[in-house]
Amino acid sequence: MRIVAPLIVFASLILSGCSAPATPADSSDTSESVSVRMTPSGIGFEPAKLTLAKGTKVCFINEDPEARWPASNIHPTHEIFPEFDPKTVVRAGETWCFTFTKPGIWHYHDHLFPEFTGTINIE
Ligand SMILES: [Cu+2]
Repeated sequence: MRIVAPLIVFASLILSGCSAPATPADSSDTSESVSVRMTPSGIGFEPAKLTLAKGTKVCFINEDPEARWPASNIHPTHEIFPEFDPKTVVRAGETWCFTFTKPGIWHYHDHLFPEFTGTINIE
């Protein structure tokens, strides 16, 4: 029975490693974070207008059962601020975040539903 004790210690080390809490992916990001909900309402983006400090991360949360696609104006090229574009859809239930490091008044829209618009003013 001498060999059993080290095995138990080894097994408990493995188990305790597995039960360690998961670290959030963006835990090292210390910047301010703001959420914009993408809803199926007639507004589309809630809030649709924001004034934020430079360096603020904006997370677009898709609460719409449809895919959504927040992107810089101008539709359809998004050339005013091309980096402000996930370059693909944000599926239902997913979130896309973008950190605004350029001051300016950034108008945007939903590439799939261009009637939905918003403005982010970075000071
Ligand atoms: Cu567009």
